[in-house]
Amino acid sequence: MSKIVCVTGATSGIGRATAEIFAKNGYNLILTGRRKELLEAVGEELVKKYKIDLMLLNFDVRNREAVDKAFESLPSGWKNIDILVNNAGLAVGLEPVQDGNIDDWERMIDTNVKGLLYVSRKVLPWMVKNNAGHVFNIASIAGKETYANGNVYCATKSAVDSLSRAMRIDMVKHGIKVTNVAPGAVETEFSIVRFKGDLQRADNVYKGYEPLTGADIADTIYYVATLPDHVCINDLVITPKAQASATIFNKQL
Ligand code: NDP
Ligand code: 8X3
Repeated sequence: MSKIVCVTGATSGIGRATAEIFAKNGYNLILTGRRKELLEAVGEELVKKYKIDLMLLNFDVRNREAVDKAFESLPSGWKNIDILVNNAGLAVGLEPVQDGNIDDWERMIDTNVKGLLYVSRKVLPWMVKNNAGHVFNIASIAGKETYANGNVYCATKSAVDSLSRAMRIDMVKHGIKVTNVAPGAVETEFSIVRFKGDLQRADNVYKGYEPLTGADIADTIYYVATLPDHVCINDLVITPKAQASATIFNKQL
């Protein structure tokens, strides 16, 4: 039977590209996201192109009850998830702490940290029961290095980094692998969300160099997921060639 991959936040960017590469290689998919129509469109396209089996779970990762209900609604065979990609996440705003918008902080903490935990709390027991599985947590270079005005987003991604290490310790005796993925600049909807729809500001983030694409990260996840069973890559920082740290870029403007 084909393996099952669950990707949270599959309606866009890294999550969507990750869904595509696994589908292309014959994996069955559980895809999640809030934008129902978009989620359905992504799912339909992948089924048509790659003839895979698919389950769509439409929920907000911040809503603990909705997470619970969505995963419990899966038919029992679908609970044997082989690979979980904890990808759903976002940055909102870029201000110094004293000017920060507390609603933005709560969105980031609730999505990037609590949402990832709610999903993991549902899926990990099923992996433990099977004594097998691989979890990918999409952290960020922002979790490795704190940058000006990144405060709460950086803190949430440091938390993801720390949770990846914690999960690896708790999961090792159950034969479950945990890989932390920390991308640098990837051109997705990320900056549009961060700058609340300001397309010009978002566009400027990726000017003067070639940023990563969602597919670059997806390819890496697929490579790590398909290594021999005894090999586990624990942690990856992936940047464009033109990025040396969270803030140092070789831009040709
Ligand atoms: P996108 O904005 O393109 O995608 C984010 C995805 O997360 C969407 O599918 C969105 O779906 C989903 N999502 C966001 N909030 C929620 C929520 N509350 N409940 C359910 N799903 C949610 O950005 P990226 O692809 O770039 O981001 C993916 C991950 O990668 C994030 O965790 C981000 O922090 C991380 N990352 C991104 C980098 C970049 O430069 N782009 C670099 C480093 C890390 P929907 O809106 O339909 O719910
Ligand atoms: C996204 C990358 O550097 O904009 O996590 O925070 S960064």
